[in-house]
Parts: sequence; C-alpha cells; structure tokens
Amino acid sequence: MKPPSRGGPADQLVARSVDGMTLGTPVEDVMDGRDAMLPVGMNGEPLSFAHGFPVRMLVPGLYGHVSACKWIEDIELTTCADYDPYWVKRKWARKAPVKTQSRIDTPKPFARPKAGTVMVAGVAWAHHRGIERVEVRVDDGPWRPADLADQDTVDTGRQWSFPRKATLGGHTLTVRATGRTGTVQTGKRTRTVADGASGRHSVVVTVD
Ligand SMILES: Nc1nc2c(c(=O)[nH]1)N[C@H]1C(S)=C(S)[C@@H](COP(=O)(O)O)O[C@H]1N2
Ligand SMILES: [Mo]
Repeated sequence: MKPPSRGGPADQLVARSVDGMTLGTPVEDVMDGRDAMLPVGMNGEPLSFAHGFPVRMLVPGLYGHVSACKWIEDIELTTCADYDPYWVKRKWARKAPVKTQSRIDTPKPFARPKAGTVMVAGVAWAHHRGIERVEVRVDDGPWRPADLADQDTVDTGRQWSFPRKATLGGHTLTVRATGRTGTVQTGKRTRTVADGASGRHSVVVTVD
C-alpha cells in the first residue's frame, strides 16, 4: 500500500520501467515549454530495444539519470517529498541540468601533427541554452575565439574549429565554452556524482 502523501505541489514525475528502474524528473523542467518527449522512434525507425523500445522519455537539457527512462511502464505525477527514485537513493542529484561543456575531437591525445596549420576542432554544448562562444588556449597563452558552425537548435551540440599555425614541440590545447546565458565552462574539476562532471578538456600533442 502507498503511504499517505506528504502533500505539497506535485513537483516530480516518476517514470517506472519494466527493468525496475525509476527515474524522477522535475515538473518545472518538463513544463517550461521545452521539447520534452516520449519518443517511439529515432532516425525514422522504431526505437531500438537498446534505446528503450517501445517508448522512453527524453528531456532536452537534463542528464539521463533525471530524464531518460527507457522501456516505460507508467509515469506518476508525485512530489519530491513523497518519492526518491533509484539514483536519488544512491546520492545522485534530483536536479541535474546539463552543464556548459566542450571537447576537442581533433587532434587526438598524443597525436604528432606535422608543422604548419593544425586544425583543432570539436563540439560544445549547453543544452537548452545554446552556445555563445568557444575559446581555445595553447599552453598558458591567451584564450582565443574558435569559429562556430551554425547552432541547429539550442538543444543540440555546436561544432567549432580553430585553425592554428603550430610551433615545433609539445603543446597542451585546452577548450572552454560559454553558454548564451553567459555561463563560462568552469575549470573546476568534479566527478560525475552527484550532478555531472565538470572541468575542461585538454589534449597534449607534439608538433613534428
Ligand atoms: N529503464 C531504464 N532507463 C534508463 C536507465 C536504466 O538503467 N534503466 N539508465 C538511464 C541513464 S543513467 C541514462 S544516461 C540513459 C541512457 O540512454 P541511452 O542508452 O539511450 O543512451 O538512460 C536512462 N534510462
Ligand atoms: Mo547516465
């Protein structure tokens, strides 16, 4: 039997899955007008089993552990006070918006590019806010702006590129992103628990 409700406004959606998983999502995020969805397909095909067939949940801008229940059996409108979902019971945050972040996809770590112009490039994301700026730093030099590809939607990643004349020897490339709300990607490193990792991506290369 369910214990009596501790009351308060219904501020949490709890999705339950056939695998026993329960994932909670803040109601304010689902209802703020973003494209929160219950996908039954992906890329023009029925949802694959691995991604949650027959139906899953997807909320742009929230990490999977607070938004992405797969193989959904039912969804209950409840309160945070009344129910701790699976990850919350294990010390993960109940609120977990995706952090403003970026990564370097090329060159790869420990690559040995030839002297000349080296194309540094990757992707940045600030889901549901959008990317305003991406900057790259070589060693301890100044932050320099990268070129940005079009932002498809504020919910998708944004590609960036940074052609750079390289000088011989070992170099550290570091990237940071700024979201449209002005949040600069933090250099402070944290682990994934409780609300997502933070820090900056850097790659060490040797220019031959
Ligand atoms: N039923 C169920 N849904 C789940 C999970 C799970 O273990 N069981 N893991 C969640 C987590 S933590 C993430 S990050 C996403 C991953 O979704 P994907 O496999 O489609 O990338 O699924 C979420 N939904
Ligand atoms: Mo996850």
